[in-house]
Amino acid sequence: MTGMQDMTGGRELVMVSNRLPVDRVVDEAGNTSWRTSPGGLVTAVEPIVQSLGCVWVGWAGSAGERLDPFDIDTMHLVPVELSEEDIELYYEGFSNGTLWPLYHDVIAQPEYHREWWDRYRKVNRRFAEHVAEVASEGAIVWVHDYQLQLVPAMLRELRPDLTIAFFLHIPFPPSRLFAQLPWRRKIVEGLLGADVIGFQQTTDAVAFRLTVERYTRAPALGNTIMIPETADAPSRTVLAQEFPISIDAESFAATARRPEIIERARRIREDLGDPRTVMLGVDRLDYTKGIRHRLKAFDELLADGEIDPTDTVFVQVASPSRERVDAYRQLRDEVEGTVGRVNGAHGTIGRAPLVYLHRGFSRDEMVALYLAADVLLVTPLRDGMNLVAKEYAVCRADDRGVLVLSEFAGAADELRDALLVNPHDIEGLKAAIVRAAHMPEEEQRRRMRRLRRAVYDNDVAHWAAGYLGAVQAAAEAKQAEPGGLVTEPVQVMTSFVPRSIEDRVRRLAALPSLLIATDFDGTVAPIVSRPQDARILSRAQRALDVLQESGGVRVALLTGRSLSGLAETGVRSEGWVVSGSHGSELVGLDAAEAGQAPVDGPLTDAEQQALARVTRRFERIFGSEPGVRLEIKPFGLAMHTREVPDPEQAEELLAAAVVLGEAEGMHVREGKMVREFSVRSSDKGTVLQRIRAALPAGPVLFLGDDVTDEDVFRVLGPDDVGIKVGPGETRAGERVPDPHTAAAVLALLAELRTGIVIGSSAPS
Ligand code: ADQ
Repeated sequence: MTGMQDMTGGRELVMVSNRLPVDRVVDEAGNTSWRTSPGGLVTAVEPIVQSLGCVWVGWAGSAGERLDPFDIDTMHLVPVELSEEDIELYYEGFSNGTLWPLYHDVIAQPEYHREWWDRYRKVNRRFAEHVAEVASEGAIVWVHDYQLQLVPAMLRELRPDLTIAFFLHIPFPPSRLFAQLPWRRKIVEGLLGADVIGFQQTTDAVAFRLTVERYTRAPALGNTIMIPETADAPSRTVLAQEFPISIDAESFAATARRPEIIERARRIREDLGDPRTVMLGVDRLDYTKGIRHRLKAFDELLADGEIDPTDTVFVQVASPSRERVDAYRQLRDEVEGTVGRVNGAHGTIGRAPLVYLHRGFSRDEMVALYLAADVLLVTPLRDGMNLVAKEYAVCRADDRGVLVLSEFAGAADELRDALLVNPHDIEGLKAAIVRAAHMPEEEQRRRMRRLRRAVYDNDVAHWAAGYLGAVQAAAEAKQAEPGGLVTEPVQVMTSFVPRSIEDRVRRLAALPSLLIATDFDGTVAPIVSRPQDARILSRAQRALDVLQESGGVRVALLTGRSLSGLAETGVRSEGWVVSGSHGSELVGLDAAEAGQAPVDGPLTDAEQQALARVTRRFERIFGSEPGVRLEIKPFGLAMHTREVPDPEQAEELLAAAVVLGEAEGMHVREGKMVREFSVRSSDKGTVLQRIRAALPAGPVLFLGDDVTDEDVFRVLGPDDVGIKVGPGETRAGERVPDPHTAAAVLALLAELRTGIVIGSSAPS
């Protein structure tokens, strides 16, 4: 991998994970050496480490052993000692008996034991202390995964000079499940010690930000969490965002091209008896991977006669995992029992329909297996990402093979051209397996090409650039402020446009006429505490400008702000259609168009009087409340409580205002920390329909973040694309996490339509 050298800006990189990325091998003569160990974490970060070099702190794999630091290739390995009891309580107990099942949708019942938690804390502290000792001044420390969630805060306390990044390789649970954890607040606080927290999927990052707001009250502005000042620490920000992990696509593809690997794949098929169909499963033997469901489906297909055991072989590779944890021992017994039963019932002499391999293989052998497989079954009940699916896709440069993929794997977000299945639905799973086994070559080719493209588009270099880019930005911000005070949210270099949106945007880009409409605050302009300080992201401004200039596109801005309030932000809207005050104001249509879209006339006398009376009453009742801001608008007024110090009081004030407004016969509209009162009932949905009627027919792309934008999502048709920005319930079909990603969507559309590339640091 090239171009990685600059990713840390010359700072030392310190990796921290439960296990060091190596296994000890003892040869026949009793000599010890180390080799890199299989597993998702290593596969993903190995190429980064190889090109950057690093210090790596972690456990070497055997209990009670004290080892001196040692070097392998570009890595300086620093072993952390774990006793037999540590392994039992911290690793097998809290990590794998509590957190793992809880974070994987409670597929197995999590257990909560105070003794486990105590040891988890102690071991996390030991890791933090080791890192604090070895990290050089100003280093970047990258902490991995659920076993070490307390390390970021512990480390920050010990070494405030470090830039701390955390990456969660497994899902983050929805708030209502996380709530079960007796030590939930401590875990959240532990993680918030980091400057950047990376997740696999948007849903994970959103769940985490909601959990943070719930347990710490630190607000999230888009993907940036604002940690308020305390007695001993200044305010700072934490970036919590998805960075879907990937693989070194080209290195897998290169292995798959080697003639001896292709020959090995041929031999594997031959050894299996040259069946018509080879199916493959590759997993750690873990109950989250859905192996039981998969075997059940295969067994039933054999029993139903839908799969012929004389021409189909299913190879299940299951690497040994956590063998001392009860649930894993039980799973192994069950799987091995099923394999025996299925082969007993359906096998013949010299031919077993199920081949079960319970061990690790070299990378070469894995790739040969991928090449030998007509169908790969990746059907976890829940999985952070699943790299096996990505590896298969890039190895199949011959455009053959079918990927059956669970919708509950993070990879399903990107690999839309797989046969997606719900693994709990055994009938659906069976249907997908049969369909895969009989998929015409042309369809295989089409799907496999797109799958490969998806992995290459976000391969590990892209992932690392996004993640380490954000970490480096945090490190630079820290350096700029020696006291550590960071008040501006960190700008992320790469915002990921979700795959489903990319597909829809691609389709829109090709159409002759298009209306691109967007809300302003919280959508293309990050929320700030004083409305007059809000600014459109330069990338969004530039993308909208480029789109407006490209033929057939009209840009419309639909905001709740009054037009004069919008002007304060300096947004350049020449040539755009702009609607203010939730549709009550409308400018930018030419005379002929405006004829098709009549705007409301000026206020009648009665309306003016009503408005004046309400305004007086609001000023009298709420005008002197600290933090309350009343904004007078052409057709009504808005009450903002963003600066009210106590959130509960803010809620009460808003509720009181609504009662008063309704009593005065005003139309009330709810927004985030704002209530709008208007003498006219207009909404953004109605105004969008008006604008639409005035322009040539064509689909609409609309982006919005607030409750009032739901009025627009409600009136969109099947050919339109609605994108909700940020968390919260919505009727929109798509979602992006924050304004930066919204800007990335607009930039993508601009690029597809005009070929002009608008980077994330677009000049304004
Ligand atoms: P894992 O649960 O380990 O990782 P996965 O993403 O599938 O799952 O990674 C497995 C890796 O191990 C692949 O690179 C695969 O080739 C390799 N592997 C598996 N079995 C093997 C065997 N028998 N011999 C040799 N190699 C084998 C966790 C999360 C995932 C997340 C990764 C990375 O659970 O959801 O994708 O981390 O973040």
